Amino acid sequence: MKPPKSSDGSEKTKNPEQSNRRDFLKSAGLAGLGLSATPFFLSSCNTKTEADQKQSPILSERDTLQFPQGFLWGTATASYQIEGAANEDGRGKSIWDTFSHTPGKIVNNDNGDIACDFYHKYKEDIQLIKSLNAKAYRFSISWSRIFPDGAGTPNQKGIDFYNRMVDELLANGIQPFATLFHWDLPQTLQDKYKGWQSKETSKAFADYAGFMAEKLSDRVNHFFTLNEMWTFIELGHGNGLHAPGLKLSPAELYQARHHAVLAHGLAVQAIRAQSKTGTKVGIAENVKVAVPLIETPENCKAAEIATREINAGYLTVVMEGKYAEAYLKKAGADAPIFTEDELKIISAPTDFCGINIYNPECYVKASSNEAGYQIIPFAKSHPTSTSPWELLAPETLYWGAKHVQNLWNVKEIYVTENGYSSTDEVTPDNQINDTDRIMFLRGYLSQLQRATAEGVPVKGYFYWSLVDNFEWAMGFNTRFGLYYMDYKSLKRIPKLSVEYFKAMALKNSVL
Ligand code: GBH
Repeated sequence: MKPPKSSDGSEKTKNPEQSNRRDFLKSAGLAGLGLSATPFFLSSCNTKTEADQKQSPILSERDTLQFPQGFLWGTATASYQIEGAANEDGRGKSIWDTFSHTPGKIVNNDNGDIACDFYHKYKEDIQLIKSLNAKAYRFSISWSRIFPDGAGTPNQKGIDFYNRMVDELLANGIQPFATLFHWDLPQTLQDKYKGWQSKETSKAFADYAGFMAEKLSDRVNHFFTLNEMWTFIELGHGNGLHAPGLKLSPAELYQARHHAVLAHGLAVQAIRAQSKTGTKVGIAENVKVAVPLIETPENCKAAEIATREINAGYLTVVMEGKYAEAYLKKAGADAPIFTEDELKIISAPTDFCGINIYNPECYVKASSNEAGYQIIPFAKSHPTSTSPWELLAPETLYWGAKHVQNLWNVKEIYVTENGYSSTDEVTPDNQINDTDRIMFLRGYLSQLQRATAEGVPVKGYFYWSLVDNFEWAMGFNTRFGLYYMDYKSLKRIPKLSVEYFKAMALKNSVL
């Protein structure tokens, strides 16, 4: 609880947060912030002198939104979205190469052949990460660079690329967080086994995961198995909007989901078996978050119940080792075929939980109905980013972390993705004034800070994304980056939000 403050701020001298603020302002030649003159976040809203600012109740209020010591600031990307070099150094094809080269699947028929050319520009991009004051970077490994056919003979040149990149990160004081699967399934596995429709793919994933953990765990401490099971199964196999573009029957879809969670569990085991002692492993799932409409205790509980049920086929079974009754009941004859042994594997203990959170799944209220909650539909005018699916509600970040802790007693949580797509117009003098992204960051991070202040064990935050990139079915025109990408020249241009992120990461606080 914050102590009450009088309007002249007089009792604040007793407030320990006050000295915190004073120290901050003392360094407010602000060389310490790496921002030469008065930084924008102090100067832009008023023209007061430094002495005046010491009296500002607004500033001291902001200064209380501190994250815990050691909180990690980072950005996230994924292999197919940034690497390019699609046909270099022995890389095999993935289902996203096939899909993006199928006319009509991607806006503008864009593809990831070149993307941001990170494969060649990784050194430059690591300098961009560094200049954000970020101390962590979440990247994904292209499975078909390592095993061009998904399994069998590894491709040393692919391994070398990730070795070089990891070494470069470490040399720049940035912790690597490696995701083993961010949707670019080797095409061979799709052709041979129908990809996620078969358990063979789950097994092949575990073999590849163990192999990479063995190669990298001397330098990489954190591995994520799968990124967003929900997305690659539901969109890839349910409505066909993502690769491999299938629309399976309900029974086939339930089974594919099961193979995804099984792949996660098998990979956890393989990573444990083949990595250096102390290596940490977890998942990165876009947990669907139910947000209480009004934060009464009843509604909060209802939102928790709803969150557990909505994620039943994914995070819930991973965390609990059983399919929720309501889930199986709803599936009826279409329910997946599984064994008790598989459930044990699926729920193999992990070290942390990664949550990708952009938008709320729904608002809920408590109800006396059987489910215990009632879903409130979104207003037609509910604000979004330039991505129509990205309904905005900053408190989703708070509730996402809170539900995960309350439901499953998770000891370490990372926000593995959170980001905003903007129009990002470039002015004639090459400025990108993404004030909307700054608004987004301030709102969402304030809610994340609220969670950490309550003791929810959130250890870090990865903004999606470092740089604009291949936004899957939306192609290159949807921009989530902190850096703008000029796709013609491949030049990266810092947006205004770079300045904002940089200041927050340095101060470890919402500003
Ligand atoms: C993340 O997914 C991904 O992990 C990342 O690769 C991606 O770039 C980032 O978000 C931004 O989108 O087109 O209407 O069918 C976030 C969850 C699920 C959000 C799929 C977009 C597509 C909705 N995503 N969804 S639609």
